[in-house]
Amino acid sequence: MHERSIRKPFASVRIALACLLVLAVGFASRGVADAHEREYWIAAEQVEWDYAPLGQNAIDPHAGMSPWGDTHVYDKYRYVEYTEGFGAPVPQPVHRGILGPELRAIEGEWIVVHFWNRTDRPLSIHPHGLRYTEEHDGADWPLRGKTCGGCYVAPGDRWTYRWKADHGAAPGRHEASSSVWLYHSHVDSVQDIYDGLIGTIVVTKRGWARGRHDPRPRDVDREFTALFMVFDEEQGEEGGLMHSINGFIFGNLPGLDVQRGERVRWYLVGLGTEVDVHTAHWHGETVMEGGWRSGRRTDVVELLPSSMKVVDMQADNPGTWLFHCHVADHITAGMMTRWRVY
Ligand SMILES: [Cu+2]
Repeated sequence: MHERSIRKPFASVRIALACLLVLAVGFASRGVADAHEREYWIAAEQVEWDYAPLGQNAIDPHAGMSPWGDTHVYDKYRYVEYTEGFGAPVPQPVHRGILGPELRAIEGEWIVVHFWNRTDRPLSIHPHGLRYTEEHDGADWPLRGKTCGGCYVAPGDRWTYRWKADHGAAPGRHEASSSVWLYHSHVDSVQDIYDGLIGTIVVTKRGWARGRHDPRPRDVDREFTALFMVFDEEQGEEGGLMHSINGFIFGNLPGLDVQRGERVRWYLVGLGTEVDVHTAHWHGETVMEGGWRSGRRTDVVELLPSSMKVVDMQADNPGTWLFHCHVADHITAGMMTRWRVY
């Protein structure tokens, strides 16, 4: 069940026959995949965000959280996913925290996002990695003007983004079977990101999805996403510099639980400014940075603002372990949590 699956495109010496078969299958699957769209309904909303919902330092209660936890609830903006036609909010895995919904596609598919700006400011969605036309770039800048519909979505307005997860968005030949990309609002991009308008996209390489309707990669059992970012809540005052993983500080991030024997893929992303030099570190296990097949074995992964990295882990060491940034100042400020192998 937990064996690694390595696909070999050619296994036969009957080259001509094999080539014909592979080409036929390749074109057939491409035709199907290219026609496929994955639709999402996403609203931007104003919320209260609690960086420490447990109300305490869950790693070392006696040490407290001061000054960072003296105030730990702030007004934020978030991307929230809804069912078709903005029916009901779609719950997401608790570990994703402040991150917006995870968008997925298999190489060759389109991602279609129906966006509704339910806030008091113009916003947008700008995706990294995917292929788009100017109208769907989602980035506003003064000289671009009115030609770009999706670059400036006024309060109350809607826009439908169309992005293609083409070959250029999919993992390269020697990479892991899925790639992670950031998306974020890009009207006032610095403020929009600090406000919390951030999410991730996962593109699975053609032939590596679990199925036509399940784009998750089939060579892993579980996936986590972790955003390392210092949110600045008080114009640079130390107590407002929230050194968070997915918007949680001092061990308040829940849900990083795996079963022994599982193959776990971690999507690691960073954002922020020059203080956002992070080194994600796991206790208890090592990882393959870049994926099973080509990875570098390590237990520390370097992240800069807008880094997007994929690492694979064979979870075989039961225990409750720390997962934290290894930068000294960031440890002090609570950029840490626990993860568990059952
Ligand atoms: Cu750090």
